[in-house]
Amino acid sequence: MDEDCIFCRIIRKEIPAGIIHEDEDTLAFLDIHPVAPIHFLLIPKLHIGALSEIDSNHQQLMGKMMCLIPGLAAAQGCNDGFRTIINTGRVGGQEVAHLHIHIISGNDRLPAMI
Ligand code: DGP
Repeated sequence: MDEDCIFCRIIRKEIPAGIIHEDEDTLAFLDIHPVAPIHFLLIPKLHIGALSEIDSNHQQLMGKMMCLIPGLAAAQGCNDGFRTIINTGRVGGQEVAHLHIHIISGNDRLPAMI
């Protein structure tokens, strides 16, 4: 846990969030600035600053998070697919320094990014 990290504070319930899933290792909650009708974040409870800090010790945790995504996406109404984004570091556009996976979907096809 990081005292000042905003996502650690959400995990500790010090800041309210629209939590849609919680287990001993992970938390998923609605993004405060959604870019599409469905936009939520999946985070590890372990404070990992970014994907660039991941190593083999995190294999089980990262696998668990990946395996959670389809069910969470379906429960949120992602019937025709969704986009997953992990921004990493300044160049990657990461604003919150706690590893998070964006899961984004909408009524229509999302615009291509690249
Ligand atoms: P990124 O650029 O990948 O670091 O995206 C961070 C996301 O986190 C951004 O889409 C907005 C979201 N966010 C930031 N602060 C809060 C918060 O306090 N609550 C919630 N629910 N989301 C937040």
